Amino acid sequence: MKLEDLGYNDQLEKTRLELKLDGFELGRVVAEHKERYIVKNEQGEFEAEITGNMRFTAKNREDFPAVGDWVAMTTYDADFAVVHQIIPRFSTIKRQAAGQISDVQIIATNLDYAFLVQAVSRDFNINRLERYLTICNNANIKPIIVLSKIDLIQESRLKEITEEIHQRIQEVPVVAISNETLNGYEAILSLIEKGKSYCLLGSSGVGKSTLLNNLSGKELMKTASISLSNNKGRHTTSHRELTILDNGGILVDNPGMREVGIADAVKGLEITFDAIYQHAPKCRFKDCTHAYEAGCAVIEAVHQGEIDHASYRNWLRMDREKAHYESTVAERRKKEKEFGKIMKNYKKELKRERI
Ligand SMILES: Nc1nc2c(ncn2[C@@H]2O[C@H](COP(=O)(O)OP(=O)(O)OP(=O)(O)O)[C@@H](O)[C@H]2O)c(=O)[nH]1
Ligand SMILES: [Mg+2]
Ligand SMILES: [Zn+2]
Repeated sequence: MKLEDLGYNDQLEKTRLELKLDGFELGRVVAEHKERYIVKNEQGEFEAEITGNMRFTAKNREDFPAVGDWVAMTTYDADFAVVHQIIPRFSTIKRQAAGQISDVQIIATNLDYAFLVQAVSRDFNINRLERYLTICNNANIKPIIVLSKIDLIQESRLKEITEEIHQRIQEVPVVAISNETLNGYEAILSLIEKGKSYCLLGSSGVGKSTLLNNLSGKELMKTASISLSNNKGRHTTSHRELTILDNGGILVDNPGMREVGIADAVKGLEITFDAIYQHAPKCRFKDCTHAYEAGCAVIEAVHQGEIDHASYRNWLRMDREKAHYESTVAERRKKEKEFGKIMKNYKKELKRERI
């Protein structure tokens, strides 16, 4: 196996040279288990830990390795390594987890594409699809919509769903598959390129791991059926893992997500809801929020049917969520700053007293 087979590319090599990391070995994080990592390279798989220095200087989650990362490391024995540094990521897909505002969770890094998987049987929800699109677009990752379990519905229903998607979402490829009949597998395989990295995103039970197992021809990930009445927080896949397929594509499986918070996804919203932002410059007020203002070109376009009404409502909700996130972060920064000032004054006082 070469590093290129694991997704190594020119951009990463350029960054590595700039950072003068020649003295280290390189590897890609393929799995993570509570601060222990499995790192792979041309020599094999290593169980890895980060250096004490890295741990002590880490400010937040993003300073720790994540699945998909390229790392500079030193190997010991045939299977143990110490990670010194993360090569700067060319893409990071993250979400705002429920609870703590600081809980931004890294899903995976250095990805080229994301498969947004929704089961057409009961999981299908176009608002949620726009949410996933927003986090992908924000991360510079190209989205591909995958409709799964098409064996469970009539062809006419699938046509309806596909039309509904095209109504609101243009320019994103849509593939419909069944992991039972393998319908649509040719289409999905033709989208998977050698050396490119893909992640599987979607709710629990939509068939992400089944798809991965089928594509790899191995039972790599555990799968299970989830009964409707009893699916509270039950996930079959409990960790993220990166797998290389026979055709050279690199896939990262993820546990199903219940909540897909968008955090600070300004760019993601702009790309996903391009139609809305196209009209915004024509609003009467520069600071128009497009929610109620007179002379709002966006609201006008919604009335004219140029912007899909449901899509507009979904955007409003996410835009508010973004604003809430931003104000909470700003509030926290202010508090930290105030605390910093108090500490500084306190130290000054202490010094004075000593003199
Ligand atoms: N009928 C039908 N069942 C499917 C299909 N794909 C998956 N399943 C079933 O759905 C169940 C859940 O599949 P998984 O692959 O474990 O789902 P997952 O998305 O990996 O779920 P998490 O790991 O919990 O996120 C299993 O019982 C699968 O056999 C499909 O295309 N059609
Ligand atoms: Mg799974
Ligand atoms: Zn407006």
